Amino acid sequence: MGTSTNSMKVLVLCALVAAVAAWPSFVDQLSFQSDSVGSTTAHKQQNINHLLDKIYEHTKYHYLEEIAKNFNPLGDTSMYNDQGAAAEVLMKELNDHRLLEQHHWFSLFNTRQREEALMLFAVLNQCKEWHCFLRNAAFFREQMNEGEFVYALYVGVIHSKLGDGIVLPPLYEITPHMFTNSEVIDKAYSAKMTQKAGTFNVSFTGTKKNKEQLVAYFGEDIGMNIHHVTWHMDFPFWWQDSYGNHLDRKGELLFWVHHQLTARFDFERLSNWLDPVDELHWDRIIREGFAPLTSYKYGGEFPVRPDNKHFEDVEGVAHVHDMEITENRIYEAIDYGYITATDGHTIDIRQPKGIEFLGDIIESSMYSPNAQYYGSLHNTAHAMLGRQGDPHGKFNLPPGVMEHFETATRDPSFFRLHKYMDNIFKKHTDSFPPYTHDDLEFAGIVVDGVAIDGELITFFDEFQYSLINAVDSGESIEDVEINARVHRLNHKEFTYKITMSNNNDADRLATFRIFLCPIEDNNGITLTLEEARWLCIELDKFFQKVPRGTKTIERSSKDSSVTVPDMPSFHSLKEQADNAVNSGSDLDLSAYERACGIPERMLLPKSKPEGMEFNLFVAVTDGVKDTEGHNGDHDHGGTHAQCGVHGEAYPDNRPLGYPLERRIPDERVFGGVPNIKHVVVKIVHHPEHHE
Ligand SMILES: [Cu+2]
Repeated sequence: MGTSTNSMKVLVLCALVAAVAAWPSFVDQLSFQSDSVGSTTAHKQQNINHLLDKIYEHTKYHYLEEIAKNFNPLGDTSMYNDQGAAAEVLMKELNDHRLLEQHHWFSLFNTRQREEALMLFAVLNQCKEWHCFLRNAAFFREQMNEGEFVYALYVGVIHSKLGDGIVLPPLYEITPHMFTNSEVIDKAYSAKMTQKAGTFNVSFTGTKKNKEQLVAYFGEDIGMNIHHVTWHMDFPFWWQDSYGNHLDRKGELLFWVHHQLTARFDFERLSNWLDPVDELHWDRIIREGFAPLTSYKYGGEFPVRPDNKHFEDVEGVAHVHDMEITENRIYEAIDYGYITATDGHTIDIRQPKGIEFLGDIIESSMYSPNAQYYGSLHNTAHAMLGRQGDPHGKFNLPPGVMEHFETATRDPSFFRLHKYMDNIFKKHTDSFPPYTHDDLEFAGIVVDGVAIDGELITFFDEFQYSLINAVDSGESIEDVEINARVHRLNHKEFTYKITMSNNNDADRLATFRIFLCPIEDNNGITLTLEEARWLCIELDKFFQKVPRGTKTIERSSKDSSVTVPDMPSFHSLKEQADNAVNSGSDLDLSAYERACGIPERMLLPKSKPEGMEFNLFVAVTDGVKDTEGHNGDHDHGGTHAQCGVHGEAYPDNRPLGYPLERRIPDERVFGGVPNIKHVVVKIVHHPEHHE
């Protein structure tokens, strides 16, 4: 053993010496730039900041420029786990001049473009050490399409172990065009040209003639856009376990995260006197059109879709009829209770894990047991909707907003599509027997009371982000400060006070499941629990010990595992990383490491100025059973409810949405369980209040 290890080391050393000898200038660069090429978190953060700075231009950082010039990704293949196999693939494409040019739009739904981005992801993901990751990133930054590069870098940092501790800058400051309307971007350009700093108001898309504009603040919220795009980066449909690990409950989370987005959208509609969003039908018109009034950095304007558009076949994507066939096959699987895999064997889906398979085939992801037969309902529908403005490619329009996860929720048809898919999932969960008293009861545990400390008040805040990366730099034109100013839904902080009795003779670990449910529909008709349960939004889910006797559990709205705090700005990330590197101190940004999660400020629905009453629903269930097989502090970084735990299994064994995801034909079952309670709360919107 000892000998072989030693000879291995000698071999590696020889390879290193050979590699070093081949690029003398690169080695020089390394010794000069040792302060920029380290592998502490601070250095890594600084490198990522530098790589993402002014993404549409050549890097302005000398050490990155030197790497880009001198590094050979195939020079020393011992730096990769796959001996350079992934790098060889990408280098061949590069040398054959097959890669997408720079200064061109990029869409993940474009097969070839996605493949190219994933080729770079594969290279980064195979790197054993940070120096390999950094050098490849610096090299391909100068060679590949910017959109592909940014996507590959983001998923690389998220999924590679080497990315641990790094906070990815908010995408609205890296690729601002995808988050900011053209009017403001134009102002940013002229501010730059005239050298006059400026902060420009972003108004929500559309006019008051369009009722949908009342809820545009939800679909166009920059934080909500980040949540959505990041969820799809954390749980990509193209993911294969050979990349490193299994993404636990990905299919079920696809359902849950979109179910929650749809339910939250309906809450906002209710807050604005609008009926819930209707589902999409392939054989009916798409009622709401959409004019994005947003442009690509390169590629022109995002296409417009007029009102009352009949679905058309999209060349190179799908026929409308294919979509209906796919839908039928999925409904058939739900009714039969099983899926047929590619090799003909059947997979039972009328079991707790069934929804997982259903999510996999609906999306579809690489986890789908039979994508040939069940198709790709979700992904193809996104492309179908994105292309309705130019279905035959006559006008050579770029992809629609629906073809990017960061822009999709701007289009009201996004929620129609997801309502439609949500109803497919509902049909499945409705095929399960309702929970019984015994299923729901947590013996000896009583929720005596639920109260809110503080007021449930919502308002719109004012927030600024930098547009400096939207505009080009010029040799003689200095950067001036250019910001976009947006209004974002926000709320006052509050605390839940849950008074409990534990009548057992020992402590009990409990799972607290908190939902907000509508009491009435938009017409003022009272909803039954069976009608309301599917409309509830998840406010929090946490695990906590309940001691014997009586105890009041307090939980701040800030700690919700559904939400994430506001991300640090790109400027602040740069400042913090630079300071840490210069002073040699540690950089701990772990509180912001995950960008997946509903923005903390959007925890509550807007409600109305006169206030609206809702049911606050609290279910306390057996935490030992719920977390059986999972270790840890049961906090899991605090963002697990809709985004899981990075690199680990989902911490809660119960189905997502438990206990409201199954039919409730008899409300008395819920009323008769002492560990479940609901109280009426009032949320008030303060239109004049700004913070
Ligand atoms: Cu999505």
